[in-house]
Amino acid sequence: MPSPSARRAPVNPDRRRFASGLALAAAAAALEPRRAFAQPQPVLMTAQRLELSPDTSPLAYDAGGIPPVLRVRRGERLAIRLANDLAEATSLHWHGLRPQDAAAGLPGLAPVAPGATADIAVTPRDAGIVLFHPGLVGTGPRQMRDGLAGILIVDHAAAPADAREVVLHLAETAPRSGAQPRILVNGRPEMALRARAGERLWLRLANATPHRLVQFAAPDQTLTLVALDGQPCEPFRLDGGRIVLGPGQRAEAMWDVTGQPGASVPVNLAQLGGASLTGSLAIADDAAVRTEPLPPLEPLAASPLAQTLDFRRAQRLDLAIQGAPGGEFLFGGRADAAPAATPAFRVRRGSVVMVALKNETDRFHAVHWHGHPARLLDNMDDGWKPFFIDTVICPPRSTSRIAFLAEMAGRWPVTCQTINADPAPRVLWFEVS
Ligand SMILES: [Cu+2]
Repeated sequence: MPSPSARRAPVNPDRRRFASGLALAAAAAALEPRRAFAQPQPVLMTAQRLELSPDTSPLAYDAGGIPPVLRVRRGERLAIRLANDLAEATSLHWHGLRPQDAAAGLPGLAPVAPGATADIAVTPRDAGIVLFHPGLVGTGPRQMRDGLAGILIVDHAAAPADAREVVLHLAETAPRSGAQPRILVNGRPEMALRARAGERLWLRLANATPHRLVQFAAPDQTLTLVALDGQPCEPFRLDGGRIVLGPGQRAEAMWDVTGQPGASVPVNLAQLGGASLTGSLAIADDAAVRTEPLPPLEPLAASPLAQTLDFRRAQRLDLAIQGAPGGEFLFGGRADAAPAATPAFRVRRGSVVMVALKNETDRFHAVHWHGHPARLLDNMDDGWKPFFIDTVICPPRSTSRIAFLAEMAGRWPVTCQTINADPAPRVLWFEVS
């Protein structure tokens, strides 16, 4: 067992390639989440480059499967030993995890040198889906674009009855030269789902790209959103069986499969202005799972999070997204690609903060708001949508407004990424004191 931060012997590339092939084959068979609870030893996870073909050499985390899906129960500690087999430094950021202690602010910045290992532990306070990937500064966004991302599922005390879990990790190929990327579902360029007639699927989606908007659509199927960005929401029916996810976003929907035994149902993924993928849900020939209609959907158990916000003494601020010369852009008036010495703003702990994100550019942007799940506000009044988000999709030439309770003391990053642009987000931070 190597000690923390021990240097590691170089891995034989042929052996690694072979092992990677095996891991991909295993992942292809089924994305079987690994149990990691109360394990005496940390989960070993290697960040590495795969040599799949002369044109494709993505990066990947391997933790007994690629891409990894780790599991832990809410409130339980998950220990990971991250081995960096890349030729450059990397870091690990848990997107959607509300840290227990404020010292974890500005997460994902501690670099792990090439050839080194690092012991990392997290104890999730909320049940739901967390995406882990390199921190969004320096080489992190490029590593994520090239495939470095995995899913952590934090289990609810009780899983929803009568629903079978289907986890989909949405990414894209990292072609070496000019070729167009293709959408990857659980590491493969195809989506072949299976179900029985009348089955209820618990669809758990994660957009593991740093810079794409992707739409999932199962037309004519009944999908009900039950969680967004790792936070349960009031269940509501998804129009056209459709949901759009910004980079890093996670969504969970209950999918009541409709169709006769033996039928094939189309399922589509499409990036905004990019790749698309047509897949299918094959309904087994067996008799329907049930003849009675499914019971009404129960909401998932809410997280320990203030569900309502009092705006009477809210602190209000504007953050603009603006073009700058040379194709650059500014966020909050700054062009910072790494956290600056001073915060973009400070708020008092316990206050409600309302933020107007003014996108003055002609492109979509995604703003990641850390540590504080936010309500998306309606434009006409101070009402809000029935869900929490940690990522705001900001359409061109428009203002999106959010509000959150500044509950956690510490320093929290806010990043802004141009959709379909090379990953180099603007990085601000704010202080809750
Ligand atoms: Cu994040």
